Amino acid sequence: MLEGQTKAIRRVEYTAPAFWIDTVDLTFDLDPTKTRVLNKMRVRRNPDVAAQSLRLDGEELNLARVMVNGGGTSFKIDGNQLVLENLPEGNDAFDLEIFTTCDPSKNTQLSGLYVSNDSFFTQCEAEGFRRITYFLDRPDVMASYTVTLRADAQKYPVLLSNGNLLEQGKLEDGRHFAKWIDPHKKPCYLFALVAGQLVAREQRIVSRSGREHLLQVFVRPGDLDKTEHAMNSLMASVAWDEARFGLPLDLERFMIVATSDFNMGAMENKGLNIFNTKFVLANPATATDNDFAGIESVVGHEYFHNWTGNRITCQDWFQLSLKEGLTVFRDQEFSQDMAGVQSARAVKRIEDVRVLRTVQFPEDAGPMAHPVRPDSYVEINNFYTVTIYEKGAEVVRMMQTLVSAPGDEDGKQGFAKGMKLYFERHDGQAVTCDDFAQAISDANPGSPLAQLLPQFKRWYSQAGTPRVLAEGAYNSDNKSFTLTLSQSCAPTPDQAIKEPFVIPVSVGLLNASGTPMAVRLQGDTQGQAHPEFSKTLVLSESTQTFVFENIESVPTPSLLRNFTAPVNLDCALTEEQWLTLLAHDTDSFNRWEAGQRLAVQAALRFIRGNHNPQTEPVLGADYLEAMKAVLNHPDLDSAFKELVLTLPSETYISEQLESVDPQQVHAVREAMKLQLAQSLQTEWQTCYTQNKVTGAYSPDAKSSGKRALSGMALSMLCLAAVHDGTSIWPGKALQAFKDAHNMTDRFNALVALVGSGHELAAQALAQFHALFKNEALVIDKWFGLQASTPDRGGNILPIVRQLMQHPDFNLRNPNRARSLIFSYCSANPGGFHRTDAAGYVYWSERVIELDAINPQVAARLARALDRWKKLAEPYRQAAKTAIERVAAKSDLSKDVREVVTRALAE
Ligand code: B3K
Ligand code: ZN
Repeated sequence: MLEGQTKAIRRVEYTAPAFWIDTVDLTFDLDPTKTRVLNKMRVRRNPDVAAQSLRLDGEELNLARVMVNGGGTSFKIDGNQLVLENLPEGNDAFDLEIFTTCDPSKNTQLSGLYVSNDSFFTQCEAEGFRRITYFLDRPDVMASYTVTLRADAQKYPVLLSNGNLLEQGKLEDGRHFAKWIDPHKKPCYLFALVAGQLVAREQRIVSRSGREHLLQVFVRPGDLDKTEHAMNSLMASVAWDEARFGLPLDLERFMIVATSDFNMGAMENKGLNIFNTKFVLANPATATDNDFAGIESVVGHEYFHNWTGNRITCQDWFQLSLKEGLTVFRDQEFSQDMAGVQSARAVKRIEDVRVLRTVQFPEDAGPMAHPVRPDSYVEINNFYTVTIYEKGAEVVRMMQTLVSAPGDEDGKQGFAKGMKLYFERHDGQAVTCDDFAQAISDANPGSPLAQLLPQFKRWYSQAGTPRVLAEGAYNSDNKSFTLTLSQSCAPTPDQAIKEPFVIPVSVGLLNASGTPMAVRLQGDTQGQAHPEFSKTLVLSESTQTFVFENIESVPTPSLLRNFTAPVNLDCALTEEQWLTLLAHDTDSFNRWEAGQRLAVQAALRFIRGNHNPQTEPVLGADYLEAMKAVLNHPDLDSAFKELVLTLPSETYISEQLESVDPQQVHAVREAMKLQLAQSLQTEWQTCYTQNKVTGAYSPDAKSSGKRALSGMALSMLCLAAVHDGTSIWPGKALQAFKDAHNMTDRFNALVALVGSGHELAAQALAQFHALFKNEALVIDKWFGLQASTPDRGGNILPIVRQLMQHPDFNLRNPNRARSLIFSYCSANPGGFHRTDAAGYVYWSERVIELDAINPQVAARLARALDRWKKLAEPYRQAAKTAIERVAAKSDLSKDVREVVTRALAE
């Protein structure tokens, strides 16, 4: 590795750019192996910064010519920078012209300009534009772009870039051109081009303001029948942003293009979003309900970036959560609004919190822990994390909660006012997280957010998940209930001491029969006219006491309703109290949470006591009765039932332990599952038959919830059957697999068979492959399922190694690599953490192999062993050895280098 490649970039070292680039005129002669790029810029000095030289970023470019104001100029190359020292003095703009070539066919990193399936695509965020031309590749340099694309007309009939098509026409030698002009200034990370054989679904819409727009979804010929849902999601997104936030579409044309080779989900390039096919293509035969939901959410997310990210962008990459946290919050709200009824909204909230707690909480407790606004990085691509995205969204959500007011209990109106002010102040600018928080606060003077703003912003600067301890005491003499809340936060790398956070805690109280009690705080003057049943307390000190009055009997507190803050909550409720919440809480989130608590407690008791799950039951009779009641409940949604009956993941259980034996956790959880399967057989059978959905497929919340529950029931029935040595249910599952009318039911039946370990699984897997051999996204599912299936006696790793030899396996395709390798290393703890260390050896081989192809994808995989220090022996030492094996390689990318260096740091 080159000297200086591991140098950390620090937030405090930010300085404004020494030059501005006002306009960029790019001409591309597209050719897979040698693309020519002519870049003409209008540049001027930034009068606020004294600097002589202009340093432009460039990577893997062949430089042919540099001209200033039409004439030659001296320049030098310094590492990855082109340095121009003899530039015109004064504040006048000058012309800078740079001519380079690059080789898109060799670009396996998929950053910059690359070729996929004979088409050209770009990916510029975060620092890919420098792989296309020399530039000030930083988000605070915003320019107006004109782009001319020239290419062979037959091979590349469609030529797209940002903005509006100005002209197109024929050229000599069978080539043609298209010229695009983007009416909006943008940072270079939002530049995009696409060229290839593509077809589009088109839709004209008229927005609220009466403006006409053309929406287009481009895919490869043959995939048009899978674009309807993406287009519907896009139309819904446009309407939602206008209705909820008053933010209209600001472009005549909005394009989405799908590619099967993509490092992440999608990219919000101005007016020309580029998507992973996984988040565009769906029809009932090939996509599951989860896929449909994922498409809606990602299409929404990228569209919402048009305002939060593109119109107002980030000053520097440390501010990434300014656009990502906010946009995730917006897409979560969008999906909730689309789901409709309250119970379906709660399901979405539970799913989001589940991701936060199973992925972000571990990140925040491990070697890669960083604040929502990091202070330093080596490779920015390593910081597109669940902390920046999901925790960032929670921080925005807390702001909304903290600007609530009488008549606006959830804070939505206050928050919308804040957004309005944010756009009034900063439209067209590159700003910071401080600017955002200030706007939300200023629009809501007097709110808890405004009162506590500097302290609230510790959520941006302090890493780690706070712990909140809640202790209640009932006083029967004066009928009061005293709730003491205390907070703490463990040290994280580089941050030993944590100051108290501002933590909104929504609270309700239930009496012994589960009826909600009116909550009134001592000294509270409001809320007397109408009794309130929920109250948001604001914890801002290390310890605070809240006294509730007129409480007639010992209450069961329902704390942190709807998960009002991203914290770990410790509260010593009795099993009976958790059961009361599970049966009666009016807050659906906490109702679900009560079930999870009971299951986690049962698992932990068992693991800590070193009991044998083969000989003793893990789950007690009360819990099983409660689950039975949930399944039989006439009013609860199927989707909610499925969530309640889903046991906490092995990862989540492990996070609650001080030292983890993954095989023990796996065995205990599998035993719990089997117990649920066996004790509730009658209920599962009823669920299976009662939740069948007939008629035309629709991915709506109600039908998808039913399919989820019937799928779970089938899995449980097959599991119990295999254990009892009977084949009736596996036989039914195979039949259901064959008869299915949609991918959700078909895949659920396949999961049930494979998960049960029944011999019919092999037949179903073979048939599934044969049916869908031409559908790449379905074949990804086929690989993924086999790699993530619960391990039985170490059977998964040999299957994974064998699947690497399958003709359909391709390490260069990120979706395929993820479907096999990540499913095994990151989503199958029981299969991966082997006592013989063979899983870790496999991991280290793949990290090294992938790093040579695609560092971004490799660095993601490198994080699978983040939590190695928490492992018990022999896993701990074996994991460390595997990480050291990777770290010992001298030619690692800085992406992987940063991850393994942090993992091994003391
Ligand atoms: N902004 C992109 C992510 C870019 C990742 C670069 N490594 C997609 C999104 O968050 O919408
Ligand atoms: Zn985003």
